[in-house]
Amino acid sequence: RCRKTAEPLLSAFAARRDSLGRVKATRRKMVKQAVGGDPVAPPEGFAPNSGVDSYEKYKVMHDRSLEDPKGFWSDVIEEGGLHFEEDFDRSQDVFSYNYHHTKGPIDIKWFPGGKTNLSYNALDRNIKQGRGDQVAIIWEGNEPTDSSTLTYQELKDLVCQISNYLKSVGVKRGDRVNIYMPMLPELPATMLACTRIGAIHSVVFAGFSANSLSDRILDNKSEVLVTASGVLRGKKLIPLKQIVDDALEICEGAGHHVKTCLVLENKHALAKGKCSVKDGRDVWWEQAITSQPKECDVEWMDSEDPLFMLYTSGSTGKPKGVLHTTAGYMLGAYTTVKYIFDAKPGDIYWCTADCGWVTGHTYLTYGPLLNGVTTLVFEGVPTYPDAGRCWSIVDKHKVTQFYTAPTAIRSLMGFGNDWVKEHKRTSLRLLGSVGEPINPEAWLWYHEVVGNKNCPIVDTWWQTETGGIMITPLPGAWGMKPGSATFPFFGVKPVVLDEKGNEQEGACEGYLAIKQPWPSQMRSIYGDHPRFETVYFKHYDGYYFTGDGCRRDEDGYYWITGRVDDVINVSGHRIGTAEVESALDMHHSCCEAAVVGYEHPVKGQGIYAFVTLMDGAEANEDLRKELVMLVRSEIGAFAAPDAIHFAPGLPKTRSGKIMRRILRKIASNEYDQLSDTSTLADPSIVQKLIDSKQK
Ligand code: 6R9
Repeated sequence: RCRKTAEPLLSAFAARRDSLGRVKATRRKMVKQAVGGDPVAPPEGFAPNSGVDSYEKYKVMHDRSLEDPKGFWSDVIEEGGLHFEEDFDRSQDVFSYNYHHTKGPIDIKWFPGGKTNLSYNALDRNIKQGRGDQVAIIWEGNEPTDSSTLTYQELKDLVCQISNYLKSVGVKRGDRVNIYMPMLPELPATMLACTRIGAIHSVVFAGFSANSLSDRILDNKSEVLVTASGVLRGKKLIPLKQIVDDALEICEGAGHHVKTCLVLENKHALAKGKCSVKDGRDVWWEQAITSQPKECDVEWMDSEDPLFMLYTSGSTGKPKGVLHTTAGYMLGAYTTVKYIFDAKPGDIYWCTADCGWVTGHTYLTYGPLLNGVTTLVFEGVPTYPDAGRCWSIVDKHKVTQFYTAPTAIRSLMGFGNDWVKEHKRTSLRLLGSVGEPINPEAWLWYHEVVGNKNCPIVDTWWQTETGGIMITPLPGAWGMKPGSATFPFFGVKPVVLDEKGNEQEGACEGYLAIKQPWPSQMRSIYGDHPRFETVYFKHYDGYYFTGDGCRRDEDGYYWITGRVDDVINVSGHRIGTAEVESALDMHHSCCEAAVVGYEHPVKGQGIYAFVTLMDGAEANEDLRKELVMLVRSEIGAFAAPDAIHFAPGLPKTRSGKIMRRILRKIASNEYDQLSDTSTLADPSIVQKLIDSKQK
């Protein structure tokens, strides 16, 4: 029997690996068979609500989505009863675009002339369709004793109150609103309140530091911030308001004043009295919201009006504000949830993502609500109070669809099967995975132990930039291969390019790009359209470049192999190596830093930092701690390096470029695969690095 208290993830994982011996060898054989062998058939008797139960049916629809997009998307709108206040112009093409940076600005437009509103379609439309008394949000708190619900009507009332308040402090269509909140129902409600009045929300994950928060506020120049007193994650208290105070002070220093800071008291985490309040700027939620009217007219938005922005890391520079627009995003969110999660009203759908990431936007908030399902908002962590928490929540609320990240699956797998098996999980119909490639071993465990082989697994590949899922199984429609995201969703035309940008045919490996726009594609980087063009369209003229590597097998299945740029994927969180490097560089003892990813058993990738020191600085444990602390305070705890290697020098070409390829090999102990080092200015540095690592 397993330990009853949740242990630190890594040691539990290691313990399992050591103690399982023979079992592990058998597993490995099974994994090998599963990967090399026939696809895993969908569970017997799984009949998708959507009716797409075969590859042939999918193929007909997919072909139509590309050949007759107007007809395809018009049917989606009609079948779903999605409301357009003004229909889009049917006499024009449903989309227009330019993907060639050589032919003028990159430009993508969908549904010309249409007017709609996302908040209206997610709330009012459901109420009009008779779902006012159905539960829209189930909230499960950090403590297992804390939970509550909001019906569609109650959620709409709350959203209108927040909208009215935002309007009362001057927020207008097109204004930006920053949101820095824990996973309480008020977080998705605030997002919906913004989209209701045409304000552009920017949610900042409440694990980001004051510096990261202020960077984002300074980039979008918003004058309104919505936050909470604090949050408990497991036993750890995060004093959000205090972090906000620090962030707003940094903003002041840079000459930008946030005029309104709306603060929700998260009573069970941090009482009001423990927060400092700046008069004239800080307002408590209770005073501001509760007295507002529960009706608020929606602002009818043009199809291409900005909807929200969300910052994400790239390979260079500061995080970029990925900008999404109204109608296309709405249709992408609606359609993917309908077909991929096989969702229908009455389902209890749980996506474990935080609203601070794109998955929490599309697959916790907008997509589920557009489909009239009940969405579960979880404030805590999967291992508190013990490693069975997820499955106890599944049983408590009768969850039908469960969507999480491989890192969570691997860490729970490390605690052993008993934690899963002591819960029934009979309500589960479908399991999903997102955020990073899922290794076949974790896939099989998810399928066999969590799903009892009764649930199809949708391994969904997509990005902040794509707005919604792009490559994915349709549940019940075809066999799954553990580790493969399988086939493109409707409207998506992927290609695998070689180094020179030639499209490859049949079974191949190369760079994943997309050949034509899909509705939920990002339209720009907020305030920096040239950067949008450079990052996504300059690598391969005429294609959207994803930054991911990809293999297509002889059956046409797509396998995402991971990032091909300098972005590290740690526990499904994207971190730019440049960001971590510039944080380390700030330390007075650091001369130069180079950061790479390496394989990590639970997080997928870990962060490995090579640091060269200034003359006279001493490489010791204290300095190591200071460097790690610096990254935590500059970016956030989740970006803290797993390893710091005090390096005698960095491998550079004669022109001074750091050869990260070599650093990656050294970080992964792959010394025999260093290949050609002759272009280095000083080839002897390689051996010195290996020696200094082993010390
Ligand atoms: C949704 C999300 C995007 C990057 C993406 C890729 C990786 C996401 C994946 C996957 C393999 C999957 N990724 N899903 N890799 N299989 N099913 O995670 O957005 O945070 O922007 O990250 O995540 O590398 O490029 P985002």
